[in-house]
Amino acid sequence: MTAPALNTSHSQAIFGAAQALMPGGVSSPVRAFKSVGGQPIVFDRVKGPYAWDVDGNKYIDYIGSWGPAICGHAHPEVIAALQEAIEKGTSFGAPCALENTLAEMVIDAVPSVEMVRFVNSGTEACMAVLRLMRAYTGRDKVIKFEGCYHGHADMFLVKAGSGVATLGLPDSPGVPRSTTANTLTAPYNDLEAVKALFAENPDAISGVILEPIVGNAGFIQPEPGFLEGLRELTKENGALLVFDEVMTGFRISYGGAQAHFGVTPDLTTMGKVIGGGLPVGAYGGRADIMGMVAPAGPMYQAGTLSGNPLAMTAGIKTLELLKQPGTYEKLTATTQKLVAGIKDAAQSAGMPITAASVSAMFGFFLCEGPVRNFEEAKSTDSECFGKLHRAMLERGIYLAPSAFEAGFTSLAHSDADIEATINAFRESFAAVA
Ligand code: KE4
Repeated sequence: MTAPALNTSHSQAIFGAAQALMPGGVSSPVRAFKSVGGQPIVFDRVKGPYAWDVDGNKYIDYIGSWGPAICGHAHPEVIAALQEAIEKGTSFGAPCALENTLAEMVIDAVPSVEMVRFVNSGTEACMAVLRLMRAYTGRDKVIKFEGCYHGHADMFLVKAGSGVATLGLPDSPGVPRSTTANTLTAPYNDLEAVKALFAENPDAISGVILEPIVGNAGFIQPEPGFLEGLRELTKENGALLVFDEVMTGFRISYGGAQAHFGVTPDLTTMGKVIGGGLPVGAYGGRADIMGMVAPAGPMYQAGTLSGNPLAMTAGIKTLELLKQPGTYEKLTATTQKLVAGIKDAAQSAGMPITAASVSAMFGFFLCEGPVRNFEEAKSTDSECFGKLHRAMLERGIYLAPSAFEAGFTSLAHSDADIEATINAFRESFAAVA
């Protein structure tokens, strides 16, 4: 069944004008739809699981602002809390009790976190945590995994995922070799490769940082024993284990992926959900390590808007909503139903697919699978994904505009939304097969 042509004339006009104003017409590369073709749609407003574009078209949204909208966009309780808070000002640049409240909630929830520092993005959190790894151990090298994305700080732009992978960039110009010389990489799920790096760099590696579930090379889960193996390897080598939970934090469970898998890192980065849609990042972990952070210790890190009352308010209300009994069971059931439908739709169209989910995070590759690392992820049929993405958009479903991203559900996605999405996948797979 062919979808009705989508009228996106206002989006095209606005995005067209944006080209002369902002590089690529966007504030973040992946939004430009470069890898799926066609022009992006320009959002006008969002609510619950839905987005409306400037032409009035309605979409069921599976990006949710790349993770923050886990309770649904513009949740009435979050909006009400912000309306009350904004009357007292938008930023203090001074301590406020709301920081204590959110800090206590994060410390209570996340097993590795005994102390936390708030910043304004996941990139900032990862930049700071790397500096802390080096400050605490006195070692300069760090191990990351191919396809993992830890924000756009220079030292992480090595075989990175997300927009770097999406755009097929050979890492980024402007990053001096001297900056990335200390960044070592290994394939995800390859413990032997990590062992070898430790053997080749004795007493020189500050630690290992990874996404405990990868969402930036498409959706890739740790194989049994991988996280536990990294925990042992880092301990044996006097190095730190760092989970980048900017995407998985409070999404995989209320305690993040670390609580879900039962593996406790030394440090954790967070973002997205803990800001409830406002700019927030955070890093935290063992108190003896965090005690190095200025002004308690000598490691410097700062930020004008860090801990601002609006972001703290949105984060507090969001975590209060997520802490309700049954939250993650509901998110898991919703997402499992969606993924089962996606698989069935692809198989009915004779399309190879491997798909999975954990709690409110999911993904699929258009290939046989299994996909255990970024190299295997690249065997996905990106061209077909582009056609599928457009076909789904025309049917009112908004998926990440990249084969190397994950999908996100929320508490607001209803059974009817999931059914409608599965029907759209059925029609779209049939149309592109
Ligand atoms: P931000 O600086 O974008 O807040 O966070 C960087 C970051 C760090 N760590 C992980 C695991 C992340 O997923 C991210 C950001 N995620 C991407 C989505 N793949 C943000 C979307 C974008 O870049 O526009």
